[in-house]
Amino acid sequence: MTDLVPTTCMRCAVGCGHVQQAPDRGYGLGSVRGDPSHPVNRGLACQRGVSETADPDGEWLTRPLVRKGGELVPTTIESALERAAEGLGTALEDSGSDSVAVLGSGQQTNEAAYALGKLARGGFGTRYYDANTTLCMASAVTAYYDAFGSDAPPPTYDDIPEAETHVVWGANPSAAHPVMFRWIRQSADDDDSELIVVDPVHSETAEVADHHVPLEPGGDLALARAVLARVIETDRVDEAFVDEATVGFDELRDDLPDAAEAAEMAGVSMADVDHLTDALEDPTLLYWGMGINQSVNGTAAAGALIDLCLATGNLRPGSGPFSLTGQANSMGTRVCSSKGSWPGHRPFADPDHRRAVAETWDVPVSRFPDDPGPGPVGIVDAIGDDVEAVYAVATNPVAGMPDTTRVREKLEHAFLVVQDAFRSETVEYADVVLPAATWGESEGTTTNMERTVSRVRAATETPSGVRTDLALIGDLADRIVPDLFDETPEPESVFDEFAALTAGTPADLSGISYDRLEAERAVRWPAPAPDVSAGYRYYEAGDAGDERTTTDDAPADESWSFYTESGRARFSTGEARALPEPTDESYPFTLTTARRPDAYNTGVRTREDEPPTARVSPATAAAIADDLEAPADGHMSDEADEGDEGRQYGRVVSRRASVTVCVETDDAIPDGVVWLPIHHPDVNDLTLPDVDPRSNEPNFKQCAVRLEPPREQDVRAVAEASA
Ligand SMILES: Nc1nc2c(c(=O)[nH]1)N[C@H]1C(S)=C(S)[C@@H](COP(=O)(O)OP(=O)(O)OC[C@H]3O[C@@H](n4cnc5c(=O)[nH]c(N)nc54)[C@H](O)[C@@H]3O)O[C@H]1N2
Ligand SMILES: Nc1nc2c(c(=O)[nH]1)N[C@H]1C(S)=C(S)[C@@H](COP(=O)(O)OP(=O)(O)OC[C@H]3O[C@@H](n4cnc5c(=O)[nH]c(N)nc54)[C@H](O)[C@@H]3O)O[C@H]1N2
Ligand code: SF4
Ligand SMILES: [Mo]
Repeated sequence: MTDLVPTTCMRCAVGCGHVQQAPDRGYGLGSVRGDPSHPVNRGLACQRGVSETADPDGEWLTRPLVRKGGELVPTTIESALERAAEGLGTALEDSGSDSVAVLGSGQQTNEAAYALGKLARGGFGTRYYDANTTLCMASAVTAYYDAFGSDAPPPTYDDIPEAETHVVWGANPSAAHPVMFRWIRQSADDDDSELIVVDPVHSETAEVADHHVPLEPGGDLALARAVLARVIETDRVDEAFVDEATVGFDELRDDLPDAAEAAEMAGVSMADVDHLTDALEDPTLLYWGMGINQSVNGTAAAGALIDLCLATGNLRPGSGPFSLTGQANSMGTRVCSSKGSWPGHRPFADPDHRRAVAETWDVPVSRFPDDPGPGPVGIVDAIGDDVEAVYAVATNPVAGMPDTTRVREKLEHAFLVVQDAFRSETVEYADVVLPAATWGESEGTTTNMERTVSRVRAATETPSGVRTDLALIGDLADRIVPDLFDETPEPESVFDEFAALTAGTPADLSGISYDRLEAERAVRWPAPAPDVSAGYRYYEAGDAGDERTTTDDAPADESWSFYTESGRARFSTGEARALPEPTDESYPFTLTTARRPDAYNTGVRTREDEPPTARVSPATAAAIADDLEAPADGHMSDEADEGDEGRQYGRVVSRRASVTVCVETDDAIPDGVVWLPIHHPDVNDLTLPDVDPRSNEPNFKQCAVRLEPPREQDVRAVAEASA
């Protein structure tokens, strides 16, 4: 029997501790289960986290590949690295720092993310560096900076049992964050506790909620303002907290819309507005996800949710704004990847911080770009203009970015190095493919959504052409910018380097070491000393304890301090923008895209059946009935499952593309909405590249589409594939 190795699940940002075991023979993992001694999950785990860790679908990359005569052919790791270094190096030499773009990911260890940032900013000096985390959490991050002068949610998992109201707004944790959702449900099951879901779709989470508030897609900012207006009208403002700990309330109040008008814009009844208003009076955790962030109004809407917490004094233990981070190490990339800020959330433009980072890296500060860049969509736009070569690590932009036809066209014309564990759609556009080890095969750390750092550990070996992300980044750096790293960067020394860089910053990890993680399993930042780990942020309880049953019922000697200039939290001022692509006569439906419980992101590890299944309401289905078709030879039901009885096919058409889909009728979907999972590589052909100008996050959640009959050849292909 092989050893049980403790590690952390890298599927979602709940960050459950696992124990894993290598198989007796060969590669991969023999078994995986929840780690009873891990402080985050105490042995809990979700079935998908376990099965996708132990035995993912998808085609593993086991050998390096290079493009020869148009084809990707196997080669040695040395010659792949040479070719990659030559392509990236030539661009840098001929055309300067900004000719190379780097795309990172929230699915790397802290060590790899830090090293990639060091190479991109300190080695190449490019402004065209970003990560898929901007497609995901950027709006929440920007809103946290606006409100608190610092990133990351104030609450932790410890607050979940203490809260009485749980508002889940634009998120579906039943599918996306299963173990955390268990805690939320448990807490909401207490007497006097409640779970409220705000979502246009009657999601899996709404299904088990006490109350579902359906709203128009994109109606979030208007609804949040309507609720705030009612909080004020009904005297539920926590005046003492607002006076003592915040700025900007009066300006916001003067600017608020009429509650009834705003509610109507959001498509929500006043009864539902008042339900939310009442519920906020109890200690409330307000969780949100992609339904809020992925919008041209993402920062404004996230800010408006934080405002609701501030106005009602829900900024104490057992309450507060809690964005649900998606990828396992999105939070880590926010702290250490030098993407939007330098390690430890050091402000990007601050000359002192730039100097300190450059000194640690031993590079000239003049090499650093002046600004952090235009975001992933802007980077793709710059290909063929400033950008000649792209290095993509642990991300699949050909499927994950909006308007992917454009992404593919652009990548065709760039020298592309792809570093991935699986054969993704982006691999097909690569000039060089570097096969990376993934979790279960790498050493390092990850940081979950409540700021807890935990070890990721290898339990198994990899084939000889496969290396860890950190090793590959080091290998490339060696050939392009020698001396940036030690000859072979070791995870522990890389961790120590970046932890030291965070000393004295708001995201201080300097008290965390591998030894400490070995002893304690997991440590939450800020952790400025070896015996310190953080709990609720920005808050000091005094001695009166923290027992309370309403937000009025708080200890007298509590206090707050924030990283803003005034030391107080700031109410937001975000203005509402119109949806970038409202429905009209030609495109009468709103396409929304979201997650299913049984698949992950672009589906690289959880391959989809063809074609993707679009869900529509019965009324929408009736309206488009004439445009749908059963497959060529009658139904597929002869061959396929019973559930396929009566399956119909159609084509979802947006201004950018058309995609053949299977259409399913589902009461959960509101009229006029077409729902598609994000897990199929065709889906983002349909979406539009508009972004929130504050956060650069794309408006993935709404665009205008119509349904057309499927093309005959598509129907035939589907029937053949399933035969
Ligand atoms: N099973 C599974 N789990 C995952 C992932 C996965 O792919 N599969 N991915 C991980 C990642 S990277 C992330 S970011 C998280 C994401 O986790 P979530 O944020 O929960 O993700 P989504 O399913 O994209 O969207 C959440 C909800 O937003 C709703 N929504 C759509 N439009 C609107 C709107 O206009 N307003 C409001 N209020 N809601 C709207 C959708 O109906 C959906 O129920 O999940 C993580 N966990
Ligand atoms: N329409 C629509 N589009 C969306 C979204 C949406 O809600 N709607 N959500 C957005 C969100 S929230 C996200 S996070 C993005 C994700 O967008 P992408 O990053 O484009 O998609 P993923 O499928 O997460 O791709 C991750 C890649 O990393 C690889 N990988 C996994 N582990 C490792 C590793 O350890 N090392 C290396 N080198 N590779 C590894 C996987 O094989 C996979 O190819 O999608 C975004 N796109
Ligand atoms: S909840 Fe998330 S971190 Fe926990 S086991 Fe499931 S996928 Fe992994
Ligand atoms: Mo995400």
